Amino acid sequence: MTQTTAASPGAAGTAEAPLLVGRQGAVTTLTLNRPASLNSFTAAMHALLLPALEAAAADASVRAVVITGSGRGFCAGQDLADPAMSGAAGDGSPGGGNADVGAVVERFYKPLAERVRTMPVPVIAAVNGVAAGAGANFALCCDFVLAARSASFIQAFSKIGLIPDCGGTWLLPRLVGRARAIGLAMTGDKLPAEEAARIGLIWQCVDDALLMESAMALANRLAALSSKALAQTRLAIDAAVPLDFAAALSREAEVQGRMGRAADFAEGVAAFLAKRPAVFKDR
Ligand code: T3D
Repeated sequence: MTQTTAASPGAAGTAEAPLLVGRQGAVTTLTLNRPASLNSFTAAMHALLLPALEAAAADASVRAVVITGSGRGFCAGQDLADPAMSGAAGDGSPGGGNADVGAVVERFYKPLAERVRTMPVPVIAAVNGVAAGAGANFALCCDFVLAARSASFIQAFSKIGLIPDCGGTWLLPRLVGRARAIGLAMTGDKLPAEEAARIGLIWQCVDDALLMESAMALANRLAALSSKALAQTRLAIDAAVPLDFAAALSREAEVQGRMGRAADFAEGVAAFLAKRPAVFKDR
């Protein structure tokens, strides 16, 4: 059953909420919902988004999260006109000037990126349209990025005198190598979804009409696996990046020791031997 609710009413109780939260079986769906400005992030949207991710993380019945956008965009990054964000002091002066952009990043983007990268369940970005600036890197923080063929990715930061944030400096070179990371970040050029998939920036590009169906199918597939094993897989792969081979092998042995003592491993083996589907419960 699909259930979609506004995460909270609009400010005046009339406008639509900037985030819609839905549930389909074991999958939570989060829809960024400011289509008129391509779902760019406002303080009001951040105030709903992080708690919605926290709620999904705390709910043992949630086994995957899908994030998408309303309308023709996924997310155009920071709303450059939101007075509540400028300067993080809320001095009402949108744009650059004296804005304390570092404080905005500390307050909003750092916790958001960290939350996504440490979720106890897989997170899928279903990128339905343009993903720019922090909107692009928010998507890239997710475990899987599925993009509609008409979607695109833009490291828009250089065009307004900033550097990639929301994890971009860490993610880009790991995903596509230094040359492409530098190229994308310095030019701010639009990268079409097909090309993004071809160079390994994202998992998959699908026809527009199939985006949500594909994302939900993947989410349900992952929801049926051991959430604990999937979360530890993410952690182990990221942790291995700065390690040498021997250290990575040692870490695998240590983590695998813990996984081997967990109930999901016993269930996985029992199900295999009994030739029945496994029922994983761990988180
Ligand atoms: O404090 C801090 O800033 C720190 C945090 C930084 C993190 C960041 O994300 S910095 C990067 C911020 N994002 C951008 O610079 C992207 C700006 N947007 C664009 O370059 C373009 O809109 C796109 C390339 C994404 C899409 O272009 P297009 O031609 O498809 O659409 P459009 O006509 O430009 O946009 C449609 C509407 O959305 C338009 O409003 P209007 O004219 O119809 O009333 C446009 O102003 C609005 N919009 C798009 N992006 C933003 C935005 N409004 C506010 N903030 C935006 N980021």
